[in-house]
Amino acid sequence: MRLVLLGAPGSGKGTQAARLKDHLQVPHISTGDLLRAEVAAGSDLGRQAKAVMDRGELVSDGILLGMLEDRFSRPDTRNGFILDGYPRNLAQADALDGLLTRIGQPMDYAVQLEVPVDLLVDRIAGRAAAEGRADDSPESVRTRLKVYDTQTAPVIEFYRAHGQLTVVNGVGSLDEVFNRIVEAISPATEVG
Ligand code: B4P
Repeated sequence: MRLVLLGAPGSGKGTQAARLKDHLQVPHISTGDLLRAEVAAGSDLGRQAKAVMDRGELVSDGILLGMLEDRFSRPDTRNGFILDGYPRNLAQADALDGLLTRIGQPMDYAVQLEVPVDLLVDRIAGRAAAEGRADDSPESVRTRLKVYDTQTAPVIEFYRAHGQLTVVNGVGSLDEVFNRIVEAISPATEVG
């Protein structure tokens, strides 16, 4: 199963991907987590990315594609993957399409988690209080939501045009949202 989760910051992509990975037995690839690991390791890439992430802007497409090619070269992705946080603009959507075509692993589903903006803001405020993530500050969240509207929302139309989009209501308990996603992807789950 090859799946990409789409949705605004706070829509539950990372949260649901962590659960889906156990259910589908495929790795969860989060570009946010990959970048945060580089920051934590203090690598050159991490140093470049940190300021951009803290402001809530997008790290450069070139850095992201290199990181993703590297991750897809690992053997655990051969049986599929759950991608979370990528693509975030149309250039990344095109690059991913090209990469997956090259490695013969076309996407099965793009699942969009739909959540109203006031709830997104509440959820991120909750995480800011619990975890203190640098990019969950109110200014950064405003930027992230704006970046989502201008750059990432068109990616949804990209997957709709490719016939791969399925829209899921992201409002409800973690179990409710999880069950909706599983139902939405069930024809492909049966194939494995
Ligand atoms: P990400 O790590 O992808 O951060 P995110 O969009 O906020 O989503 P996340 O998955 O973490 O949160 P979730 O909705 O699950 O990106 C961080 C930064 O990295 C970006 O701003 C950018 O700078 C950089 N970056 C990453 N990918 C990039 C790319 N491709 N190109 C360029 N730059 C890139 O959860 C949020 C909160 O909601 C959690 O506290 C969770 O517990 C809660 N929640 C989730 N579901 C809920 C539910 N059903 N009910 C109640 N609360 C819920």
